[in-house]
Amino acid sequence: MYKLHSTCRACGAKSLLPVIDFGFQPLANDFQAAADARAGAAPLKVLYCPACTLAQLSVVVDPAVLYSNYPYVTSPSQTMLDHFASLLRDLEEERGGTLGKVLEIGSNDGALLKFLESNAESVTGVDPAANLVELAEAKGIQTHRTNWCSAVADLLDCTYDTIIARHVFAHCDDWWDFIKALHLVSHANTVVAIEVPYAGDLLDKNQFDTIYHEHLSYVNLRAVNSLLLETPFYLAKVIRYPIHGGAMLLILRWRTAGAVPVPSDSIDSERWRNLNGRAREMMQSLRSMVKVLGGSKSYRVCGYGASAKSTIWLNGCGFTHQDLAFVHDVTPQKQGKLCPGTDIPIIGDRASLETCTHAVLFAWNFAAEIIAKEEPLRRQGLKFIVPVPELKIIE
Ligand code: DWN
Repeated sequence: MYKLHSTCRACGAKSLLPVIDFGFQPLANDFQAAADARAGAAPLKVLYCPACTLAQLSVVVDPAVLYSNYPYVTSPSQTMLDHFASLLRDLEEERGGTLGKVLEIGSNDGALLKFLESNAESVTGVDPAANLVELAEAKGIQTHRTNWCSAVADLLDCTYDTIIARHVFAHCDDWWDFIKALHLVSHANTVVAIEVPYAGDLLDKNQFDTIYHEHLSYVNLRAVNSLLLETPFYLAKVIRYPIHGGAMLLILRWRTAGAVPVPSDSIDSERWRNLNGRAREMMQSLRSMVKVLGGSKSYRVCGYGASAKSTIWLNGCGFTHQDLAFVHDVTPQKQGKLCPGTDIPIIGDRASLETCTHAVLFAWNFAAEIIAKEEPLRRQGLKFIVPVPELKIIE
């Protein structure tokens, strides 16, 4: 199900240092019905490259296992729509006008391309998940069902004016081929926009629960500059967004004479080693809080948001159905399934939420919207427990 990874995917260095080790963990999106087989577990260990500072997992899980049928759909939240609007504004500014022919790599259910299509000459998606391609096609978004690689780029046999890759680059193992494929479908004025979680935000805000097998790399600027050195692209601009706990949009353009890349940042290995310790402390704190609440008949605790992040918390804390009665989630593909590695059911009905006194917010990256949306439940007494960046109960 996985292979070992020991050579830096950004700079090729072979001496990678272990900095975080969460042991064997289930796959974060392995939501299965009780009767169905689980995908299994794999080592969850982060290695650090002292040469270019890229943090990256020690294994690569087979993409076919992870993505052939993918339960995560782009959030239909207002938070995400607001982010799409920011993306559109910034991309049109970068293009100096409309988006032209748009290609999205990792286009999921077509939500972003649907949002952009009225500002584009054409929109085309690429995604490996059969279930997501079906949803995208139902929206009228032409989508090629495949992983992104240079062979696919050859098949497309055209170039695009705007190429977008949101939260897929950090999921990709062969960065050299990813970039080679981009070059095959771009031209001298193409704007390539790669959105990734920023490793600096992950470290600053204790977002250890975003470390899971889909996220092969934890991207920073020095590693990107190092990768691009030997390619036809350079890092022309970086735009920061708050989405998913803190992301950066890497604007890549064809390298021209005098092109000066965005300066590198610097993230040292000690910050990763410190996060390893903080993660254990934070999981112990949440475990203690939930165990104390569960010890009283006055309290009933559930989870809110069966995110990939929730899998890290549930398994790291050793929670069972006895600790969290269920995890509430609006995603149809997840309802009726069990949280990976646990016996905790995922439900979508609202009535069950009303039976609880506390809800651990595993979708903390949407906290503002969710806490506002659930004001009526909060008035009835439901308290949200927000685990990141620091554990706190929202009174
Ligand atoms: O990179 C990835 C990021 C971008 O998205 C993927 N590898 C996997 C995925 O991570 P995630 O599952 O942690 O993403 P979310 O969007 O933080 O998950 C939120 C979960 O909460 C979803 O299952 C939907 C659910 N939700 C809900 O039940 N009610 C979300 C909102 C806003 C709500 O109101």
